[in-house]
Amino acid sequence: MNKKIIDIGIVIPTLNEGKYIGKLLDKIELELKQAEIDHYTVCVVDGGSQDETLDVIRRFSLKNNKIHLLEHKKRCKGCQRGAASLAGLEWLIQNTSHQIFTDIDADGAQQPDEMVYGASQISVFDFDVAIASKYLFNSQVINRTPFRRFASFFYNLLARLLIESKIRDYSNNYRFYSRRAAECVLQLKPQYTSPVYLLEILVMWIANSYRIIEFPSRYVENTQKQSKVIPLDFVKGLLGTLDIAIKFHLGRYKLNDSSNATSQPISKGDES
Ligand SMILES: Nc1nc2c(ncn2[C@@H]2O[C@H](COP(=O)(O)OP(=O)(O)OP(=O)(O)O)[C@@H](O)[C@H]2O)c(=O)[nH]1
Ligand SMILES: [Mg+2]
Repeated sequence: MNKKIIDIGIVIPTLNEGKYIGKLLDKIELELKQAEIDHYTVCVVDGGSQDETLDVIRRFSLKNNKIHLLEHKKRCKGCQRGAASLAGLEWLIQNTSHQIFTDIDADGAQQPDEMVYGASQISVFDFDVAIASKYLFNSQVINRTPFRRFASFFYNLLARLLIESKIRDYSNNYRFYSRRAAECVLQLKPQYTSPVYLLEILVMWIANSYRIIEFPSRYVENTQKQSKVIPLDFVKGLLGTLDIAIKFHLGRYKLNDSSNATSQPISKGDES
């Protein structure tokens, strides 16, 4: 695998993650250094943290000019991680020439040691999108409450029934995608700012037949912190899924020119 051609822009949405963001930034720096990847940018998008999050990010960005802080105050109740992720992606597209993008949570649930593998699916194997999947045969989901497991199972089942049955994990934001796929998102302008944004952008890629792969991933729920997701977000998720599925079938997510795109989703390690 040629790691040197990995060139990645990483978005991290944060809201009161002072206890965890430093650890994550350390792990990302170490991981990329070990892989000899020097061309990267981390854009941390903060939604108005009241704890020490901003101080920690500023400290890291003074030491490492590849770490950038974007302050993007949340505008409404509930988890606005979609709005934050989109703002980070827009910033990276406008201010860097990276060819691969990803989005990782600040709370340590997703593993930076999967980053080089995920990015190589784009740079070496030419996929447009590689999903770090919680739901393949070799995936691991640890410490998730039965309620969250059920909600995620139900949400993914609904999306598979309504949209595309080959995708296993519609809800993990830990995905790697090409600049072309990122530009598709910006061109189609996602409407959702809550976590259902993650479904909406994946549906944009499906609608335009982008090459999508899933690989098994390890998801370790952080049980020490309070989730930013509130009951209203589950309702928004359900209604949003229905709305997005209707728009998908009406062809609303099609780009005018998707002539370069090919093939159906493929799942790696999916033996079930
Ligand atoms: N900027 C911004 N970041 C947010 C907002 N809500 C959540 N986040 C960040 O988005 C990421 C995901 O939020 P979590 O609360 O962990 O939500 P989750 O992972 O879907 O749910 P859990 O399983 O409860 O952890 C974390 O890094 C949060 O700090 C928001 O409104 N604005
Ligand atoms: Mg989380």
